[in-house]
Amino acid sequence: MQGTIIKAIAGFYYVKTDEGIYECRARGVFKNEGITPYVGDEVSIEVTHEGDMEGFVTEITRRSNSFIRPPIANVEQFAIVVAATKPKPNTLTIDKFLVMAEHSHTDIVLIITKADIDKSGNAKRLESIYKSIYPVYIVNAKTGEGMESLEEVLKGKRTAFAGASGVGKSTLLNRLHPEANAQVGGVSEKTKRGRHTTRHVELYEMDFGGQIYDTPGFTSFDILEAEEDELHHMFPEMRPYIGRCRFDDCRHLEEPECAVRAALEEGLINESRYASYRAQIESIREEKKWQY
Ligand SMILES: Nc1nc2c(ncn2[C@@H]2O[C@H](COP(=O)(O)OP(=O)(O)OP(=O)(O)O)[C@@H](O)[C@H]2O)c(=O)[nH]1
Ligand SMILES: [Mg+2]
Ligand SMILES: [Zn+2]
Repeated sequence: MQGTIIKAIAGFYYVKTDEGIYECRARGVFKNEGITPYVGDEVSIEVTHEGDMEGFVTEITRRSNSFIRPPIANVEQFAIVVAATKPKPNTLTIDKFLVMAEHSHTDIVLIITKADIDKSGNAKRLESIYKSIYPVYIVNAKTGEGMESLEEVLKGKRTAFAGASGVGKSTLLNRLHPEANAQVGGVSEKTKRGRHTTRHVELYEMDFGGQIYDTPGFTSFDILEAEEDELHHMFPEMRPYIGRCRFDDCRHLEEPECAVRAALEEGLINESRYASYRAQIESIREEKKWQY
């Protein structure tokens, strides 16, 4: 029987099939090959006892993509969720996630939550950084403001919500799909951080068509697989300038006659985005240093 893994907890995989949801374990062969089934995987299962809704995952269909943190497969679109405040947005964190999504060629949208309690104008500031690069949605999940246009872009796609703990991913999911009834947590008054309420990934089917992965807030990142020489391609606004610098292998750092830095000077590339690019080049170099 064929199905989709919609939830994975402690070695059990919940596989949605035409006959219902089966609780499955993975065949030992996966472990031998170092393969872990992920939420979003299309799988074949072998039912152990008819009527018991239990079985084994026997085969994983070739993935279009997969990620380690969060552990998900076959993502068509990433919705990077960021709160205007509480927790305070961090552009480097946002840009790291965007690079990960670019690297795997998914569609990308940015969702800004908690505009209702944003007194410092963060929502507008974030919007002005990103709106020329990605579709940006400002929403208030409490009142439902901005949800209709968000639904449009989620329709018919498999979208993964990703973002720090406490930004409101599960709250958004519940708004879009009340039956999900996902647990929602507070934000610590003291640290202004989320409480890691969502503990495992789950894939939900939307009534308006499409699916959403709710994921736990991250504290660390998926391994950055981008190479130093390809990182600039992961910043869409830099692409027009690639190949127009004096040096073919220009990394746009200190090199003379750099088209990217010229664009930065002219305000065509945002400073915070460029700062993220530099920071990521440095961390790639740092990692390389330890590999030898
Ligand atoms: N004022 C306001 N509060 C919001 C909004 N969205 C979410 N919240 C609140 O933010 C808190 C955290 O929401 P969650 O949905 O649990 O956040 P999460 O991103 O799922 O967090 P993790 O599961 O820990 O990753 C809750 O107290 C929500 O009520 C919003 O648009 N406005
Ligand atoms: Mg959550
Ligand atoms: Zn350059």
